[in-house]
Amino acid sequence: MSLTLHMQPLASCCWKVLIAFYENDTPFEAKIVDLSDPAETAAFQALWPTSKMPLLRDDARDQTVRETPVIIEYLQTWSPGPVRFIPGGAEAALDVRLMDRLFDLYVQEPMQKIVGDQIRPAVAKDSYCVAQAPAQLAMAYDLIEARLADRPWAAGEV
Ligand SMILES: N[C@@H](CCC(=O)N[C@@H](CS)C(=O)NCC(=O)O)C(=O)O
Repeated sequence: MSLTLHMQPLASCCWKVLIAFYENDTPFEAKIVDLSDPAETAAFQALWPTSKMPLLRDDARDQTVRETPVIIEYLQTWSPGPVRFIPGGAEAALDVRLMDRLFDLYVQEPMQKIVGDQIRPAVAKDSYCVAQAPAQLAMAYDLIEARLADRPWAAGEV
C-alpha cells in the first residue's frame, strides 16, 4: 500500500481528509497515532513537529504531505478519481479555498479551543481563549448560514 494516513479516528480534521479518500475510493492504510504515548508522539513529531494530524505518507513517490488542504490537493493531483475536490475554474477554485480557510480557521479552531479545554487538567485550562471562542464560532456560523441561504453546499453546485 503506497498511501498511509497518520490519523486519529475521533479528530474532525482527519475526517475532512477521509472524505476525500472515500469519495474516490482511494486505497490507503490508516495508521492511528496515539499522542498519549511518548514514543509515538516523538516518532510523529519527527515527521511533523507541530504534532497535528492528519499527515499523509506516499511511499511510491517518497513524499510526506502535511496539512489537510495540501493533502486533499495532493490526492487530487497524484491519486485522482471521478470526484474533483478543487474545481478547474480559477474563480470556483478560489471560492473553495476561501471556504476551506473559513471552516478551518473560524469553525475548527474555536471549536477545538472549547473541546480541548474540557479534556485538559484543571491547571492547564485557558479561560481567556475559551471565553473568546463562542463569539468567534457564532460569527462564523452567521457567515455560513447567510451563504447557505440559497445554496445546498458551501461551495460549488450539486
Ligand atoms: N491546520 C491543520 C490542523 C490539524 C489539527 O488541528 N489536527 C488536530 C486534530 S483535528 C490534532 O492533530 N490535534 C492534536 C494536538 O493538537 O495535539 C490541518 O489542517 O491539517
